[in-house]
Amino acid sequence: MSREHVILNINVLDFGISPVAWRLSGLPKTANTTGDYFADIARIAERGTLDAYFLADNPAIREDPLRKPGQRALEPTTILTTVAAATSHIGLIGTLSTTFNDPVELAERLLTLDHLSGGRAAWNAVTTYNPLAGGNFGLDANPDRASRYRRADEFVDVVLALWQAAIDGRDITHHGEFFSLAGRLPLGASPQGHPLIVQAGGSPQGRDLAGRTANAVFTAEWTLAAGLEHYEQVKQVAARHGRPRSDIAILPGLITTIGSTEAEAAERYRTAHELQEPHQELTALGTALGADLTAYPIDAPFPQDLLADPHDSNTFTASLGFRESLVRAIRDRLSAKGTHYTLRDAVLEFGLGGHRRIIGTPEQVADTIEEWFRTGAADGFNLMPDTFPAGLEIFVDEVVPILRHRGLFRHEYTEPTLRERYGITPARTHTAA
Ligand SMILES: Cc1cc2nc3c(=O)[nH]c(=O)nc-3n(C[C@H](O)[C@H](O)[C@@H](O)COP(=O)(O)O)c2cc1C
Repeated sequence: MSREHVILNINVLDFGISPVAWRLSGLPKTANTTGDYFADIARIAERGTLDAYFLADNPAIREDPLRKPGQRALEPTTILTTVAAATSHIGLIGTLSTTFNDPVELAERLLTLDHLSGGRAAWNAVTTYNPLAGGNFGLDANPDRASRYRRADEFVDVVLALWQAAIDGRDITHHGEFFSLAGRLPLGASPQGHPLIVQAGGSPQGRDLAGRTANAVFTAEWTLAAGLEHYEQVKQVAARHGRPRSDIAILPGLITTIGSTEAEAAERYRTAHELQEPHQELTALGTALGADLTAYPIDAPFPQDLLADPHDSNTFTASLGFRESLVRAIRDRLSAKGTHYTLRDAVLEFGLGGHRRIIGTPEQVADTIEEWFRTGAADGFNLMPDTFPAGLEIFVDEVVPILRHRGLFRHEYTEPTLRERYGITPARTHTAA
């Protein structure tokens, strides 16, 4: 633990991570197509002095079998302009693909958001795993992982060079494998210099990109052991690139179902689970592991062959980061329970993906946050409540006071920009020759 306070971002998955979140919210299915919906959530998050508001992307227009009612309909950076106008402190992190965007356009769009928000913007760079996305961009399939990350490396470098050029007031020229450009953006430095870089994607290539360029990493870690190992790994990549360890924050996702008592939390979870389509979690776990789970008997011992490495990690379409997190967690269960651990047990526990999940009391949530922070497995978390707005309100009203009481979290905002709040080195300012 090198920082005083834990970093807490809120990952606004529209109505929540639960597949039936919109039904539990009691709101119309279309509530998440209004700016007010996202602004109200941001005001709750700001009441809890959370660090940043995080939005994922999904650049695929065709029918996605995993789509759930009430899933994201609006484009992330546009939502963030509404959130910026409705708030004054909270950071604004938008996910945008390096595979399906252009670096000049993206650099300008995010630097604009950074100006409009007074220095609160960040870009979560991903290479996109949804296999349907490529079809929207004239491709038969998404490029393989190695090509996507080669493009991502160059893409992030170009964006950073354009942002640095905006500070320096100088033109740049770039001729690379994927991009060619000359000139500079029509904007100068923002109040924090330029937006921060966030990265999500836990393959070896993803961790390298993060260690080299990112100020924060959104990771998927179920077990504390894996969290500790990957935390150190990414910090060491950063150090190899001559970067201070504190310039990159490791933020695993944390899925929460909170109740005043353990029984209440369990009941809350059960209610949600009973509303789900029976195969929703089976399909999701299968996609994450890269297998068709409907072919396996649900109450038989968990099939060990599902945990073997993919035949070709370069063409494995889902996220390797998510897969590794799940494989490690399921292996732990198998060594504890042996053949008593069934596929149904795994689907129930891991059907929402590779993120750590807590169903429990505010104290239990705070305990996990404290343990991971103090042992050096996390600098903070990307919070993923089961439902919005209720799951966020419980966190802000019940968990945040405990963290404050333990000296782990701020009582009020003191830094105006996201860069300062995260404790990141100031952007390089040009010193005239
Ligand atoms: C925690 C986490 C969050 C991610 N969020 C997104 C996202 O919002 N949009 C997206 O297209 N891909 C997302 N990804 C997937 C990866 O960034 C990347 O797109 C994928 O192709 C490669 O992931 P990998 O490096 O884990 O194999 C996420 C991955 C992880 C581990």
